[in-house]
Parts: sequence; structure tokens; C-alpha cells
Amino acid sequence: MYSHNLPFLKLFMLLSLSGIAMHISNPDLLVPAYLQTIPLNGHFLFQNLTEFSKDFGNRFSYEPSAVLYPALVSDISGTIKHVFELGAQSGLTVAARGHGHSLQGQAQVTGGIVIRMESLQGTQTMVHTGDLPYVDVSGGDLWINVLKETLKHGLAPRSWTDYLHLTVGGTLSNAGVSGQAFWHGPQISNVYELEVVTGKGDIMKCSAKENSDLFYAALGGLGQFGIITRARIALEPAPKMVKWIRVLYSDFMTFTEDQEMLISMEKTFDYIEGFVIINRTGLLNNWRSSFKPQDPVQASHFNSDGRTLFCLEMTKNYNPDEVETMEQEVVQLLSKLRYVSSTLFQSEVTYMEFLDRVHVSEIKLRSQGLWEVPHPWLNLLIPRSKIHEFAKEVFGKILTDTTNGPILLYPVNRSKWDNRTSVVIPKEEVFYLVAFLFSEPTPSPTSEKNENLEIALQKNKKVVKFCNNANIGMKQYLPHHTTQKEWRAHFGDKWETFCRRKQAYDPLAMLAPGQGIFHKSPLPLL
Ligand SMILES: Cc1cc2nc3c(=O)[nH]c(=O)nc-3n(C[C@H](O)[C@H](O)[C@H](O)COP(=O)(O)OP(=O)(O)OC[C@H]3O[C@@H](n4cnc5c(N)ncnc54)[C@H](O)[C@@H]3O)c2cc1C
Ligand SMILES: *[C@@H]1O[C@H](CO)[C@@H](O)[C@H](O)[C@H]1NC(C)=O
Ligand SMILES: *[C@@H]1O[C@H](CO)[C@@H](O)[C@H](O)[C@H]1NC(C)=O
Ligand SMILES: *[C@@H]1O[C@H](CO)[C@@H](O)[C@H](O)[C@H]1NC(C)=O
Ligand SMILES: CC(=O)N[C@H]1CO[C@H](CO)[C@@H](O)[C@@H]1O
Repeated sequence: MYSHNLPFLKLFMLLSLSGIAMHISNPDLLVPAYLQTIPLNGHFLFQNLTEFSKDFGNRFSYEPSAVLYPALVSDISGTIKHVFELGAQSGLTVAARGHGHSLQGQAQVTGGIVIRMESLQGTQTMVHTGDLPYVDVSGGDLWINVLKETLKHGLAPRSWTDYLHLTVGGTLSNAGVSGQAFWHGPQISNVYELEVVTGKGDIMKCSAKENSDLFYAALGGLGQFGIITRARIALEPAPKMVKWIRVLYSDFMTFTEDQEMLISMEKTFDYIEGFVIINRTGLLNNWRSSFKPQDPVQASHFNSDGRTLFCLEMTKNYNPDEVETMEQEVVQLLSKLRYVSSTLFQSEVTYMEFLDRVHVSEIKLRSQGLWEVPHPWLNLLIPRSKIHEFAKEVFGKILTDTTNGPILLYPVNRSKWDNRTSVVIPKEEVFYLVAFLFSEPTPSPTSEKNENLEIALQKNKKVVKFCNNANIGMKQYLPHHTTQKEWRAHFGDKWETFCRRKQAYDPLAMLAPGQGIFHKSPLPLL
């Protein structure tokens, strides 16, 4: 744990140095006294804030001074306006917190204000049916609740993440990628409009037509340009059922060729992913084990015997009156694939069960005390032309097993990503998402150091270093960098635009400091 536990002291010093004394005459000023002067419909909390100084990664901990529970969007804009008026000297920063599922403290602040976005849940929900259906939701809504609401109208969003207990504002600040992205693009390609509170406290509506620069800035913007308070999400008619299929490959080349063929076809599956199994016995692993094949005996007899295997995972959506057509299409598609025969595993579940599949594993892991453990996750985007070189090194040499979590690996098509957004992706028509999703609980309750975590972090470093040395053209997804040099390299030719937008929408650099890209300081920003 890297802990910074002196927020009050630090802030006090910062405030004392600043011009704040002109606003408030009390020399014993603390942040609460100042914040309590802001008119609100919601409220601040100043104590018992430990839940806001952790995240899913369970590795970084920064303590805020206050947490805003907003009741209305105006609570957010009012608070930010006040902080803005304090100027650069105050050092006070603000972080929106979605569901706190960041990995390295991205939604935390040291001594600043956390905005608990979930307090706004349900305050904006409105489903619009018709030819171009959409739903308006708050930035703090969880995707699982967006799904529940839209299903009442027979509709659902088109593009997802694998796990739905994440907020709309949190995933739209990154991209939102899952097995539908090859076709619909990431979640940020499926948004019609946003409402954003900028780093000056202005509430702005934006879309491709109106304030488009802010719209594209905020999408994939890592929370740097404003707080997404409302999003208008594209919908489609929701299927009732899902045919869920897994097949295995022992050859990486064949596996990826089949994946790429499937994502390039006009008529194909509705969801296409894949994962890597290194030296595992048994088919199912960890939090993706919610998959229950129709023939569990056959599945349990399949052993990896020390081999590296590749599992292609796909689904076909259908309604009960379309079973026959669906079955024909699936047989047709499967006949084109070259998986190891006898490794076809199928299942049929409701659309909701499929989309919420990871939650089943969450409940199980929680009951075993294995959910709130360190997660040294690493998410990479690898250009297609380098994926074999990458796989040879990483799956052949650096990693020896996947017992501590899955490695996802699947291709997407760049044309479905909008290059005006802030997200950074490789410069190739097709690139792969490769996600190392390991859990590293402390080896024993008495151990002081978590050696497994250290080993996992070392392996991550090796993977990143290999990519850099071998000129793989890799970009990090959910990026984490510690120096501005690395951030520059990450953004590449998008860096200038990113900085210009920062200057325009958050000139004091007060928002989402946990990303570590910009630092609020009395010195000029750039
Ligand atoms: C189990 C699990 C599975 C996942 N699966 C996927 C997946 O399949 N695909 C995928 O793309 N991602 C996936 N993720 C990653 C996920 O998209 C990120 O963790 C993301 O940060 C969303 O989490 P959150 O809502 O908790 O946001 P937080 O972690 O709370 O916030 C993330 C960042 O966005 C900022 N932020 C939060 N809300 C807002 C807002 N309303 N406006 C502006 N900025 C805001 C925060 O300050 C922070 O910097 C997964 C994460 C977990 C834990
Ligand atoms: C502190 O917060 C936790 C979780 O939010 C809550 O369950 C608990 O009751 C709080 N304790 C106090 C003293 O407010
Ligand atoms: C990527 O998408 C574009 C536009 O839909 C399409 O023309 C192209 O063939 C796709 N490429 C692959 C490899 O699937
Ligand atoms: C985005 O892509 C279009 C064509 O696909 C190109 O003309 C444009 O220059 C690109 N813009 C940026 C900012 O890269
Ligand atoms: C975890 C696991 O699957 N380990 C296996 C790795 O491969 C060897 C054989 O090469 C097996 O003996 C292990 O059980």
C-alpha cells in the first residue's frame, strides 16, 4: 500500500499559502469550514471516508478531505466553481468517483474532494423509443441498471463491457470494450450526447453537432476535461436469449485467423472474444467460470496437460421464435472454423444472464474473500501485424501459467473507433485487446509482503518493456504512466490536442489528478 495520510495538514498548508484568507477570516481554517459555505441540495461528508481511498486494484490509497454526495448536477457545478475561484494556489483537486473500479488510484485524490457519482443514480433515466431509440442516464448510473431499465421497453445498449457493475461516466472516460466492439465499436462510439460539468464549473451539453470539441474530448478523456453528468446512449431491440459458445485451439495462428475471419464477415456472431489458457488443467477459470456448458462432464474431462490453449468465445442472439434460423446460422458459422474437434461447448442463457455473467463470479469470489485483493491488471492494445511476435514472447516465455486469472485476447476493427475522441489506439486497421486480469491475494494472513503481487508486477513490467524494445506499437488501455514523458509517448500525435483541450476545459488541472497526467500547481500548466 502506498499511503498518503496527511491530507488535512497538506491542504491546510496549501490554503494558508493561497489567497483563501481573503474569503474567510478564520485563521484556523480547514477545508470543511470552507466547503460548508457552498449552497447544496446534497451534502458533504468529512469523516469515515476510507471507502473513498481504495479501489478495485487494491494497491494505491489516497485520502480525500471531503466527499460530495450530490443530489443535483448543480451541486457539482457549484462545488467546482468554488474550487475554481480559489485559483491555482489552493492545490485543491476534485475526482469523480464512479464505482471505484480503477486499478491505480485514478478516482482518488490526496486531500481533495471526491464526488460520489453514484448519488446521482436514476436522476436522469428516460428511455426514448422510436426509430432511433436511446436512453438518457446519469453519469453515475451502473450499466447493470441501464440494462434493467431499457429491457422494460424491449431495448438495450449495443456495446458493453464484460462486467456491468461499472458506471456510465467511468467507462465512457476510458472507452468501454467487449465482444460487441468489433461490430458496434466501443461504448464511446455509441453515445449521442453528453452533459459535462467542466473544470470551470460550467454545465455544458455537447454532441457531434453542439460543442463537439468537448464531446470528443470527454469520450475516452480519462476524466480530464469535465465530469460527465448525463449521457444519451444508443439502443437497439434487445434479444431475449443468447447462444453462448466456446471452442478450443492449440495453435495460436489458427485461433487468431479464425477470430479475424469472424470479425470481418458481414453475417457473423454478435459477440466475439477469446482467452488464453496457459498450462491449466480443466477448462474454466476464475471469474469467467459462470459459463455452464450443456455437457459439463465432457468439459471437465478436457485437460490442458501443460499446453497453452486458446479459447474462442462467441454468442448469437435470438428470440424464442427464431431458434431454428439461429441454429442454422450457428452451424454454418461453426463449419468455417478450425478448432480442435470435440471441444465445442454450448449453452443457452437469457440476454441478462449473459451480459451479467461476471457478477456471478464476483459473488462467489466475495464469499471466499477473494474479490477485494490486489489486482495487478494490465490491458494492452496490440496491432495485428505484431500479435504473433507478442504471443511468442509473452505466452511462450514471460508467463508460465494463468492460474491467477484470465488473459483475454480478441481483435477489433479500428474503423469503428472515432479518431476525434481522446482514446489512444494503435495505428492499424485491426488491433487486439490483450487483458491480463490477475488476482494476487496475500500468500498467507501472516505474511507481511505480498510476494506474488511483486512477481506479477515484475512480469507486467517485462511485458511492457518487451513491447517497447521490440517496437510492437502497443498502446495501454486504462493507461497508467508515471511521468509526463511516458504520457507524451502514450498520446503521440494526440498529445497537443489533449493539452489544448485541458487548457480549454480544466485550465487549473483540478480534475481527476489520480490519472497522473497533469498536476495542479501555481506554475503555468504547460
Ligand atoms: C471486474 C472488472 C471488469 C472490467 N471489464 C471491463 C471490460 O470488459 N471492458 C472495459 O472497457 N473495461 C472494463 N473494466 C474497466 C472499467 O472500464 C474501468 O475500471 C473504469 O474505470 C470504470 O469503472 P468505474 O465506473 O468504477 O470508474 P472509476 O474507477 O470510479 O473512475 C475511473 C476514472 O474516470 C473518472 N470518472 C468517473 N466517473 C466519471 C464521470 N462521471 N465523469 C468524468 N470522469 C469520471 C474517475 O475520476 C477516474 O479517473 C473492468 C473493470 C473491472 C473491475
Ligand atoms: C462508515 O461507513 C461505512 C460504509 O460506508 C458505514 O457502514 C458505517 O456505518 C460508517 N460509520 C460511521 C461511524 O458513520
Ligand atoms: C474493418 O471495417 C471496415 C469498415 O466496416 C471494412 O471495410 C474492413 O473490411 C474491416 N476490416 C477487417 C479486417 O475486418
Ligand atoms: C481521422 O480520420 C480521418 C479519416 O478516417 C482523417 O481524414 C482525419 O485526418 C483523422 N483525424 C485525426 C485527428 O487523426
Ligand atoms: C496448473 C497446471 O495445469 N499445471 C500443469 C502444467 O503442466 C504439467 C504437465 O506438463 C502438469 O503436470 C501440471 O499439472
